[in-house]
Amino acid sequence: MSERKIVFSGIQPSGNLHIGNYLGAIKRWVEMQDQYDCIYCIVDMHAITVPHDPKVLHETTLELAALLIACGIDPERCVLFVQSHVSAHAEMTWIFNCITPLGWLERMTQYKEKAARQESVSTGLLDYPVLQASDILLYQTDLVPVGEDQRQHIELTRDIAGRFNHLFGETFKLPEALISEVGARVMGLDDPTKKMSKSITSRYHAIRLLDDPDTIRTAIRRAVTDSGREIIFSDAPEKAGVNNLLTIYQAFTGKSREEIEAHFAGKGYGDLKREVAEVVIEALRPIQERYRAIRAERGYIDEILRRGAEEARRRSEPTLTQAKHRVGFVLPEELQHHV
Ligand code: ATP
Ligand code: LTN
Repeated sequence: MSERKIVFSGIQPSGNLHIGNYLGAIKRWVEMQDQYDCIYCIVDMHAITVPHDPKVLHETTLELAALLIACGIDPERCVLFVQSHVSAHAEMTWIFNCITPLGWLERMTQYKEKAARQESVSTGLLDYPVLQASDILLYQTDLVPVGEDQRQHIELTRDIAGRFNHLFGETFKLPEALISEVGARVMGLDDPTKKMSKSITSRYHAIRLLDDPDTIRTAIRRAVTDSGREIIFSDAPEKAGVNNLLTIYQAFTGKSREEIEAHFAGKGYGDLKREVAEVVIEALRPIQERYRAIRAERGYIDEILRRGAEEARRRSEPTLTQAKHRVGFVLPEELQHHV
């Protein structure tokens, strides 16, 4: 167990989980369970950094736990838990807050984008990446599988770890981001210049994991393409829509670019859209069936999350205690064996 590299990743329970989240994150989390010591976290404390509805958060947290398991996250082979169940994350964040220069946070792209969308910006939104650093560093993580958009936060995590180690002595391992090539960035169907995002709720923007086949067919049929007719992978801005559909097709089928371009040679955009829709529908069908079975079984999710939190507490306690000791806090007697 301890021989394997430690993988940590988190996902917000903001609902509307879409195929970008699946291809960019969850599918890889599932694959990594075989090879690594994986810890996966539903980051509900991150979810309240923007205005939210408590009832919705409650429901989407349970929904996400069930969906992750339906997608193949196996609680027998990894640690799956809810962030707010493990108080070490909040405690660690406070200590990191006190060594993180404000300027580091004000520079974060995600913060600037999200702040621009809010009427009033909370301190929590600015502090979001420090909480994320705590998530990762508490477990002496080696690898953090994330989408391209999170690269900057992982760099910041390394900076915070480096600063703490420099100020107080070697305490935290510096993690590496693991960013996948295919499917790293799925774009919005209605606007292929923007990444597919849970917080964009326009009707034909995303394909959600729980969407029914007709909804999926309609969204893909309406996807923005271009006035040309070439079905090729391309970085050209005008081909962004077609490129996105091909990327989705590639990620779900595992075929090579050459194979896919040969397959669609001479066909029209209508054919492309029909085939992409069917591939997506068939990939989501078994996930949706498992999801419904899990939600129907009372107490199942609660028990998984209880065990996950217990394990996460056990695994984060030594590092948090060490950090407290290093900054000069007096440790309660029962924790002194960690230092
Ligand atoms: P929000 O709109 O609230 O920022 P999001 O859809 O970006 O939400 P997150 O919870 O921020 O989702 O991300 C969960 C995981 O999914 C992260 O690893 C993130 O990088 C990945 N991810 C999110 N959107 C995409 C996308 N369009 N393509 C690929 N990966 C994505
Ligand atoms: N900010 C991430 C979610 C997240 C995360 C983490 C990812 C919170 N804590 C720790 C990796 C490791 C996001 O928006 N995708």
